[in-house]
Amino acid sequence: MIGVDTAGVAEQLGAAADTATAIGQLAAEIGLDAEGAYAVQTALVQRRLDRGEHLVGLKMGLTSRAKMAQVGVDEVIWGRLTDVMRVPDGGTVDVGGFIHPRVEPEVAFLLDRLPEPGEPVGSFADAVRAVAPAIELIDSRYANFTFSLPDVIADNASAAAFVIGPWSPVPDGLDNLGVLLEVNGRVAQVGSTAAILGDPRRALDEGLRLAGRHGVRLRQGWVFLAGAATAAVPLPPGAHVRAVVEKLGTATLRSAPSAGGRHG
Ligand code: OOG
Ligand code: MG
Repeated sequence: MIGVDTAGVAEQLGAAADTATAIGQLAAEIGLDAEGAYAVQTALVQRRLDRGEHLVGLKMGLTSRAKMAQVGVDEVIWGRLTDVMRVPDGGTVDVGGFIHPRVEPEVAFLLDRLPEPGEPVGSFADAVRAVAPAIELIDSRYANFTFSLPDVIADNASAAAFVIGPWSPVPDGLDNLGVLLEVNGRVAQVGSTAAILGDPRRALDEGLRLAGRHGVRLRQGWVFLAGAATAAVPLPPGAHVRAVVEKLGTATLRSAPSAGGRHG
């Protein structure tokens, strides 16, 4: 078998992100499978840690059919979140720093006491201290947002930025809350948290299981994104985005006007 140049592939993906320049898909050409792709992801994230970023959480991807259908990949994946990806609630991003940014509504968990590796999650209330509405900004490093399963895993599940709204204590039920994504005051997506593996709490079990397979332990104080309940929508410059989750409230993100646009 020909070995995959894990470090080289991570470097290509990292440079694509750093320069906001799309690259072609890689996995099929170099024979990268899902397992090897997580090794690339580890190297890609290590590249961020080496320049001083810190891990602050885990994100799940493709936990809803809407998302799977949108990108044509039908397996649940996960990726890592760093402090530099976090945008304060109501904060502004510059779309010029991304290739083709999209936004999607998410539910975030603030992790608390987690089981030892191999043990099941005891009670969700022990494992999760608080929940919040969130917005994830995804930005595939592949041209046309088109990729295979190993491609997207290697690309850290398209992670780029995220916003967490106000934290609330864990409500009684999380399994059927209305979800709304608004762009410039217009409804862009509607859905329900039921779309996330039937109940977003399941995303945590999946995250523990899937990341655990790669020796990754979730930490107290980390943020956990359960995966979008709806398809993602493009983030244009000069936009005001709101994700509303019933009972949990609203997370807000703005994008700066484009360089040539009028500044107000
Ligand atoms: C992959 C990331 C998926 C989600 O919430 O499902 C994801 C992608 O759509 O590019 O973050
Ligand atoms: Mg997401």
